[in-house]
Amino acid sequence: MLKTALITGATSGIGRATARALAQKQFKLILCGRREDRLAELQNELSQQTQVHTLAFDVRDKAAVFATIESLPQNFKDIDILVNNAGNAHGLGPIQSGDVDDWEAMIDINLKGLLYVSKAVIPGMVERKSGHIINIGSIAGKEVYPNGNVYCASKFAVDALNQSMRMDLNPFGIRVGAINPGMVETEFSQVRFKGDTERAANVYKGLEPLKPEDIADVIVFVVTRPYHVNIADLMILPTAQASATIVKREV
Ligand code: NDP
Ligand code: 8X3
Repeated sequence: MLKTALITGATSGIGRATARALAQKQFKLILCGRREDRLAELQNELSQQTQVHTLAFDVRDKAAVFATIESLPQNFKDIDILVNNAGNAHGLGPIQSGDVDDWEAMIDINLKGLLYVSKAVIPGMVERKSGHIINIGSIAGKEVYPNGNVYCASKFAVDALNQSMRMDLNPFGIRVGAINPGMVETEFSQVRFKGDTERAANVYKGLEPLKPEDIADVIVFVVTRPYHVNIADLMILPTAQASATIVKREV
């Protein structure tokens, strides 16, 4: 039987590349995000390859998360793979001048949103005693960097949840693992710098960053391992990046 994967944040970057890569492998897809036009476009594209259902909701909206996932048609209800990917950084600056709205956005989306979606999906996995949760963390969830403060905290929380989910879901044979990327060129920096394209472009200046497809490749590898293999925690960096703060740039 075809496996069903639900991907949050499928309208852009890593989530969209993952949707495309899983479609090639004939996974049935539930694509989530707020931008309905992009969901429709991707559904149109990937429906040539596999069955696709879209769900438009904001992961911050607890009621919408539960109602929308509950509304899935019968043939999409049994979710085998959950890719908890939706998230962003909002701002980059010292804690003393941080914007409280930015802090709340990161905690509400990256942490609480991941929890709401997981809470909506996990009961079915527990009942069926099978499933696979992939949490998209970050190098920022393994080491902090100056001005990263609340974004790093939200990703450290994802790392903690990844470990605890794996323990709590162990009796049910559910696989849980994290993928922690370094610099990937997506819309991430445009969001972080609120549309300041020059500042966003500077992040990747003088180096070859990862592409979203590089992460998608690894996700395909992770979900296609035999069921007794659980890839628990991976960090993937561009060759030019040695740590959150050490990056080799050509000038
Ligand atoms: P993008 O900005 O390209 O994609 C972010 C995705 O998250 C979009 O599809 C967006 O959809 C979705 N999203 C954001 N906010 C919400 C929300 N409130 N409700 C629902 N969906 C939301 O960034 P990336 O692809 O780079 O980011 C994906 C994940 O990878 C994030 O968790 C990020 O932290 C992580 N990551 C990224 C790295 C990078 O360097 N790019 C490195 C390490 C980790 P929409 O706007 O349509 O709702
Ligand atoms: C995104 C990578 O280094 O900008 O999680 O925090 S970084």
